[in-house]
Amino acid sequence: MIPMSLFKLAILAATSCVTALGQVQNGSFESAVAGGTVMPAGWSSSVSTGGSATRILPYLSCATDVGFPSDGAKWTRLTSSVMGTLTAFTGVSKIESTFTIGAAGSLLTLDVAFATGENPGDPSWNDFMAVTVTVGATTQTIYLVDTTAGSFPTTMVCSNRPCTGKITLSQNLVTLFPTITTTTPITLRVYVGNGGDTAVPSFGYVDKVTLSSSVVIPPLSLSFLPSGPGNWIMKTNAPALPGAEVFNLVALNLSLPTGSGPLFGIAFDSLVLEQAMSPLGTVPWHVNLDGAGVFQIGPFGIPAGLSVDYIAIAIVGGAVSQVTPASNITF
Ligand SMILES: [Ca+2]
Repeated sequence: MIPMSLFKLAILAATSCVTALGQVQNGSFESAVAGGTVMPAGWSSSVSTGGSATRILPYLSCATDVGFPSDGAKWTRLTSSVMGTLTAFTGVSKIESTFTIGAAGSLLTLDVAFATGENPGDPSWNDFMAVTVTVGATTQTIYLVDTTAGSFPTTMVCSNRPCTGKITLSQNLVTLFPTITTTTPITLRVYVGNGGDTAVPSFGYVDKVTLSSSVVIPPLSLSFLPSGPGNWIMKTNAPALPGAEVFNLVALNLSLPTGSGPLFGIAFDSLVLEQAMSPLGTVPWHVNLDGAGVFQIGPFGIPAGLSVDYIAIAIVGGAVSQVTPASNITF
């Protein structure tokens, strides 16, 4: 394997402030054409019989409705123009988007509302709306409302139908899928389906699909732990990134204030150059984390009074996955 060069690291450092590792694209649907049936970039829609099963609102006289748009001026409406199955969500009107968690956070939130064209409580024509999140072969349903069992305390004005009102769904994806990392593809799907027959459509609204900054994924860390007089243990820890390639970079030239250096906050000095150019397997500068996401070495002696700046960079799939904040320690 060719080690990542210092040049590459410098480029990554220079661009890191604008690199969005995890984003929901166009989660507010503002870039789509109002009244149109084409989803914005980052989203796709499908329905087995075509037509206008998915439309960007506002449209005609429907400019606002039951709290929508909840962000900006536009939102998405799904129509149950086809039959769907309540348990498998097949054959239904659907929109979906695939993204990763990361810089944007891991807390997924979105606003939805469902209005049924059938009679609430009646099991005969059980139209429904569902929201699922899929990682690999695993799908979790984070919202499901159907005509028979759902609560419809208000009215969707634009369709004059019993409606749930605006509901904000909130789901921490790290809690839902404990093994995901910042490079794991995550697919969000929203479904609206007809049950029994397709004589009367039902409607679902979606807006403000976001990943918040309340990241709870255990972050990459690099620590120097005291272990007896003059001795230290060096430990890199990233439980979410088992086996990841890591650079542990230590600068003797200090950046003042700490974090102001050019390479993710630390200085380019001769020691950093040596560390960054070292091949994978050069302990302790360029190593792989173990199966628990840990690299540890020591204890070893470090001269008292020595002060260094340090960072760790985790590489997954050839790209920077996580970087620690630049820190300083005086041993
Ligand atoms: Ca919007």
